[in-house]
Amino acid sequence: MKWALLALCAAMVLTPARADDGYQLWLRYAPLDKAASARAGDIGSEVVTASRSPTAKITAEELTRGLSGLLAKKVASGDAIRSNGAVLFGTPKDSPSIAGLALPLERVGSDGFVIKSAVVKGKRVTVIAGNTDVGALHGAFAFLRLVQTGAALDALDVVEAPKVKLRMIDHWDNLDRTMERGFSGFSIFNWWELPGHVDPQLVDYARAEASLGINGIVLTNPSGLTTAVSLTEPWLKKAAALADLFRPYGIKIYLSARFSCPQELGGLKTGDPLDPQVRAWWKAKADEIYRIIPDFGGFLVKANSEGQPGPQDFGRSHADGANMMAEALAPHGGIVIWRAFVYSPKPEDRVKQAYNEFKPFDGQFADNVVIQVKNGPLDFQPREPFSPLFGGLEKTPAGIELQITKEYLGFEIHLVYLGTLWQEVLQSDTYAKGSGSTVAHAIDGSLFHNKLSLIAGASNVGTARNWSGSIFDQANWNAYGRLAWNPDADARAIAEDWVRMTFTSDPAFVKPVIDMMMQSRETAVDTMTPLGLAHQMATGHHYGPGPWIDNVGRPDWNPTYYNGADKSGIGFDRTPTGSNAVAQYHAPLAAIFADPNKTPEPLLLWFHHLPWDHKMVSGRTLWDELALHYARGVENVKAMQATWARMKPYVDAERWQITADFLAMQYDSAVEWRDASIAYFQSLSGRPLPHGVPAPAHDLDWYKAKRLPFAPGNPGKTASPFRED
Ligand code: BDP
Repeated sequence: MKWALLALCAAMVLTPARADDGYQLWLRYAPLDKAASARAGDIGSEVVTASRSPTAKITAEELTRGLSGLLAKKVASGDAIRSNGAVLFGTPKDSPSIAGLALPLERVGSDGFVIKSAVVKGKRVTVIAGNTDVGALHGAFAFLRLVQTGAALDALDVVEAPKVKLRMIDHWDNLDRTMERGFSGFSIFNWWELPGHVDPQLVDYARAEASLGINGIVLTNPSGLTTAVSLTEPWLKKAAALADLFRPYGIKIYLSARFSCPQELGGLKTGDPLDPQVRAWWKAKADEIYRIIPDFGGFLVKANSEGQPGPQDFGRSHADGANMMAEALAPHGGIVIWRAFVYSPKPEDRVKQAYNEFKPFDGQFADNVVIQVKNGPLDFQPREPFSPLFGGLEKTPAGIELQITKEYLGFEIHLVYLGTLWQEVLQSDTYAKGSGSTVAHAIDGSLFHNKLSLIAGASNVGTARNWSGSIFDQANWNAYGRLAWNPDADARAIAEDWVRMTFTSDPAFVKPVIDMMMQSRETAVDTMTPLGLAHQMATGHHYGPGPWIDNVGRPDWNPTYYNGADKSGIGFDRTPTGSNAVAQYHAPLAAIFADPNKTPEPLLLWFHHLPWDHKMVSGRTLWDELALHYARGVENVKAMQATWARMKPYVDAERWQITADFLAMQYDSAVEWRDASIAYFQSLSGRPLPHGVPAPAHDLDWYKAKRLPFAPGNPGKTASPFRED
């Protein structure tokens, strides 16, 4: 009875105002088509469990909701198997029936699960088992995914455990609810109302994260100027209310910690990590936090980067800083996630700075420290080589940080599926221990046998009714979670599941839409930064083109610094004749990247400055090839528009329209990128345009004068003493 009431309340809260606004994400549970429904037969006739924990209640609720929707009939839950087709879930501890099946649970750890078709008490059942209730919850979501995607359900034998231990979502949310680089409204965390009131929409948020197996959420922006406040008692109590909400979903909460807290909050004269008073301050703070949030996950720290305080302010190293915090958290089982996104204004090639600052301290970090490294050595560009810290840090766990929010990939406007970008980096070979030493295996801990392993995604979730700002950005959230669970997963397979769950399994829709998603990232690269160019976006907002932008006289990192374009050619020389960043990679990559004839063309201008007439694999000149890439960017957006126009009959009007509107904006943006970039680079190369590339609609001065009307400041950007990038 109590359960039924709970389910009813949940249904009232969860039912979207309009059916097709994207609110339900990939958890729509729309009725299966006839064929899939026939295949399901009587599977899903009822939901059965012997477990009584809050997590088990959530699991029962999700299964009944999901199966009722998918099978278009009322599916009930109870504690005894009554019919063939029952779905029995739980742990061997609570359920003698599950214990009696001798499932291979020793292989799934605390978060994984087994899904198995079996006969229990004479009835055909589907068993979903975990060693913990959270494992079973993950299994329930996996089972629902199988049903939703039309899989055969009669002989299931699934054994899964996540490969990465800490599967994190990082919110770059400020306490005033603005979001750094957020393009989906405001923060979903309403700090003002906490802890008294917890927005029930957060239940749906927790469901969505749990459906992906996410087990850690950083609530606050590591760059925010307000994060010191977030470690004071009133704010910790607010965070505790969120921890209570997320706990039954298997999700711990973490907070960003500002290195200057002892000075800002404690009134100390210094934040020196070797100072005994400072160390005592952090210990006392950790004790206080764990009194308020007993299962607190730990700290995320951005130190000595972009003007943030850090141990170097006191002549100490990243290891000194991280270890001090680690020592305070260790007695409580907390961890320190220390970001390697560090750079400061100095003449050194910016992409070398993180490696230079961390490699010398490899092996000197405490056991409960993970270094969180962005996928590329620069900053979430449409394409970068992988960061050499993967494979470079051999004695310190290096986790990977991905950006789900599309700061440099067209915000929520451009349709860009990031699964392919992430797969490209995860499958890159670091050669740290010979060939096959992929980034995926470096970060999942298997390459260097790390105890801790971590993957983090900077969230794209906000108050937008569709959560992510655009429907297709939901795919990036989804793909991130799937890759966090299994970094070796295939981006196309993930996209296919997502399309089926989010829209329909009609083959006339599924194939063209997946094809569109799969090429969309390359289109973003062609549009903005072809052939290994990087950071060509307009300074500040990072949306439109600005390849000419140059802050003369500063050791700065603006587009002209990165493209290195002049009359002689284009590109950044990172070979031994230039910054020698190639030396940060293991053999044979260092030599491959040092040779323009061996460097893969998609990364050519990242590593080399080459003459405009440099001969490319196609036989064309570099100039011609560059111009053709920009033109291809526009053509491919046009092709996406045509595909989407054909999809209209298969999609509800609202989700179709927002996507069509955004594609039209993306088209205009791609034209601007093509014309502005070509106008600028042609002013340097002096070469004619190759056949098939239209002349820019305006002259260069027109593009230079045109500023996108983002004012004042930029969307989602916090004020900071060091914000010019
Ligand atoms: C850059 C963003 C900046 C972030 C920074 C970071 O432009 O807003 O604060 O990354 O990761 O990409 O800390």
